[in-house]
Amino acid sequence: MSQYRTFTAADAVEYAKQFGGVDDPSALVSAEEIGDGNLNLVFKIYDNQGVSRVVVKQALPYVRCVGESWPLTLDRARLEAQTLVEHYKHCPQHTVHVTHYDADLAVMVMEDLSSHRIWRGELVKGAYYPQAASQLGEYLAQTLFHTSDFILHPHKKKAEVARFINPEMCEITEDLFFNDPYIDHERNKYPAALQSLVESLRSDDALRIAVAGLKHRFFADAEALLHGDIHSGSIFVADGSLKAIDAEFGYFGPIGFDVGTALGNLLINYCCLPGLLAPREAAEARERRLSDVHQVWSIFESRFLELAAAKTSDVALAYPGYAAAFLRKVWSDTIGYCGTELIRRTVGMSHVADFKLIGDDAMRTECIRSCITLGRTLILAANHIDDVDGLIARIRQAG
Ligand code: SR1
Ligand code: MG
Repeated sequence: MSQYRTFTAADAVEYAKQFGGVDDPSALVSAEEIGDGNLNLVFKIYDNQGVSRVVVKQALPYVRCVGESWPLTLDRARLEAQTLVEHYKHCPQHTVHVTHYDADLAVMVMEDLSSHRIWRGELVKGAYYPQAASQLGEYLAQTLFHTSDFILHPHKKKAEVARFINPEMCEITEDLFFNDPYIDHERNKYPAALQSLVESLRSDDALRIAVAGLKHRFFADAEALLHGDIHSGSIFVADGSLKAIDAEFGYFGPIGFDVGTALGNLLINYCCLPGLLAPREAAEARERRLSDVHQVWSIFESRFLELAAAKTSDVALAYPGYAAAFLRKVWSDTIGYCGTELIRRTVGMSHVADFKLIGDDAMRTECIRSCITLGRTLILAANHIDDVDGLIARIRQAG
């Protein structure tokens, strides 16, 4: 780790010249730091025509949005690069292409996705990408099936679990998802008007036990190599295209965590649309979001079952009906983790544009209230919602 230094824009250009894999490296002349996430430096590297050609991403030794008071492992760059490389093998059409990484500098080089936009930014504007939901379902099915016990030899699976041990990043999730929102913690931030609602989460025994179960399964259920943070800010979209990025939380965990995180962010958007768009546009966009939720799950489920029928290598797991039985566990996990994402994004520290962009204070508070209320409903009902139509009905009921 001794070689590590934080890159300047000039360092990033030099690095891209050496490792960017472009035909004409001397044409690379400038870099712009565009990182707007919570953790890393991200440089777009431009050529002498002003065209961005590759992206250089470097992990900082601390949480960027907090500062040096919150140190963070540089090994996350390796974990991110290796997770994306692994996912790319199984779903190249929906995973960003990482072409090079360096563990000592905590740097990776990846394809430039300037033709795409971050999905969350599009969702808050009400822009619709009709294929995005089914593409996300496809990404989830391909990456999670192909890294699971259904297909990996047991020795390989155990070696992969070891390669992707990611304790520090998992600890962030363990704290931010499953602890902070349910206790009085200094990292929490929510409108004062919601104090009694937030306090009611802390004293709700059934909710706390359900959240403990979700955390326990996050600790223990090494089902597949998760992306680990597949929210709408970790997804680029363009017409007919979707690419997952930012996999530094990758580890072997419960499949429902990835699917639930994805659905949770669509539902945060659903709850916040009345504060973002005019009433008629908001109502239409909300219907599209419910249809997105339906599609993500339906495509994920049908593709996973298809892959299991065609490719399961383990004799016991191949028994007819087992994959469907396993997906019932994934389904209830999905609903539960979806609920925790709605709550942690609103009560906890990691707020999102879907409500931060709402100008009117009272409206913003009501949208946040809807997220928290829906999140609680879903966590409590996770074992009692039979299918995705039942989920949509429950969401409509919640208002
Ligand atoms: C301290 S990191 C906070 C959040 O940002 C990341 O994008 C993850 O969602 C994490 O929970
Ligand atoms: Mg991220």
